[in-house]
Amino acid sequence: MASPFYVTTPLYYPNAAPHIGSTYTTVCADTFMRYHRAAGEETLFLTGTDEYGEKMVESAAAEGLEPKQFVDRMAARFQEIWGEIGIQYDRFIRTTDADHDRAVQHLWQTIYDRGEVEFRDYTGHYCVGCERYLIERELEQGKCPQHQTEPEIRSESNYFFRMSAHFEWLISQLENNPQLITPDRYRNEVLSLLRSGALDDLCISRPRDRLAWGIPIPWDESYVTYVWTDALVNYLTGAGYPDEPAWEERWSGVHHLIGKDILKAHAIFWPTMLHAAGIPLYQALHVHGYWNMDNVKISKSLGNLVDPLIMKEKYGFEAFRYYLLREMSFGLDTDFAEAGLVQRVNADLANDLGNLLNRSVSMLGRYFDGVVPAHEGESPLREVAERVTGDVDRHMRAFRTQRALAALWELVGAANKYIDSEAPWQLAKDPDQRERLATVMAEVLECVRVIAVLLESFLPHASARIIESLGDTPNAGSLAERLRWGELAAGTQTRKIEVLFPRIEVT
Ligand code: ME8
Repeated sequence: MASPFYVTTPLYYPNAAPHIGSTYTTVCADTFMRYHRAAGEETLFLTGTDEYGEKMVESAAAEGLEPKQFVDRMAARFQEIWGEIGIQYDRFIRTTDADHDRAVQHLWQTIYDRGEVEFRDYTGHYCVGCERYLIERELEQGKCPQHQTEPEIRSESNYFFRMSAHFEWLISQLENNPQLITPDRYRNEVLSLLRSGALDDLCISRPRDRLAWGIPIPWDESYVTYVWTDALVNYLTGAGYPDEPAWEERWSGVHHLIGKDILKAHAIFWPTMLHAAGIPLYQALHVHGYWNMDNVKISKSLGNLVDPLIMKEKYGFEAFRYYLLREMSFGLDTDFAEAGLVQRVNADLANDLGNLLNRSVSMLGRYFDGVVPAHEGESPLREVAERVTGDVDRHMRAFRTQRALAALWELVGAANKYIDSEAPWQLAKDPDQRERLATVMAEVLECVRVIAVLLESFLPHASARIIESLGDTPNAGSLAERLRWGELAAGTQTRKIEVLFPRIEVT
């Protein structure tokens, strides 16, 4: 049996509500899940919140709350917002969930029992923003480059995972499997970091008398797990590790989506932890760049956030969703600008797609009372549709929404061009051209249908509305069947719908 498609987002720190960054990763995961689900695969989509550690204790205290009260409130806020923007996760996991506690303890006990953990003294530069010790070389003018704060010098006796013993193995995995980390630039970055010799073992504990807000280390209750060594395990918890018999099968299909800020934890800590526990590596790690504003990363610590609910209110969520999926080239940084969003939405959705839909359904209404005519002839659109269907599939399986949408818009463009060159309004004037007119209109409508089916995982709401206007039922049947050219039967009654993406007027 084929592995299920299991996709994860990072577990976000709930010290602020979702913003463009967390929304982007989550929307990408939602889109990939929907595509694989439509293709008839079994899917599992996991997202959630990372609730332990000092950062949460500090944020809770700033609001006069206990950590648990604070994270309960914020986790509910995350779920509410994901619900409002139509994210269809299977599970919203919280690191404070009881089964996660069990998974973390089981995993670390396994690693400990295999002789991979040591007790040592350590002094280092600790950044609370990153929730980790930074090595000397990472500092820029004595500061954490991400948070622009000076780390604290801390000395502690702690448990250390012998991570460096797995570096040779990890290098060979990365060399032998070019698909393990995508895009390739991040695989290369990780390889050079591993080869540089700058990395050491990993401190995995915090003394409980200093930080009680964490999962106890199973063999020594005077310590709790360091937040990253707990949070990463969520991906296993979500698969049902260690108790559900199906966990290994689910795990075999796992793809992680992350931003480049947390590459090191996912590309070095996590695979070595898995290897030390004797658990197979993930299928792949897909790493995207930053949404910036004026070339500066959009982040909670800098406060330059873009709120998805405000975007929804201003433009409609699917317009914003389209912009996210179309604008960012996966792996590279992208500058967020509302002017760019407006331009993109107006050009692609209001003009290209909107006009195609509007004029094809209107003309069918005018010339054939909205009923799809029987026809004999063919158009060049079928060939373009079949090629684009293949391209979309290839790009989606390579985790590239931007390329998939660019390919899909080639089909939108081809359909508009076909209408322009065939000029149905001219054909309609000549009774001898009735058959030709029937062919042109039926082929255009068929093309609109295929576009709507392909659009489903990107813009589920808009896609469903288009499919309904074509007298069809959304999500009915397998993707392969629905993408077959010629499924729109003669005699189907279509109906006009309201404009899906009104032109945004800039005031
Ligand atoms: O790092 N552009 O949580 P976090 C693009 N709890 N993506 C961005 C972004 C931006 N400007 N800002 C944030 C954590 N993101 C840990 C993860 S996982 C076991 C633990 C997205 O709330 C992107 O996905 O800081 C990034 O990796 C993630 O939010 C970081 O979320």
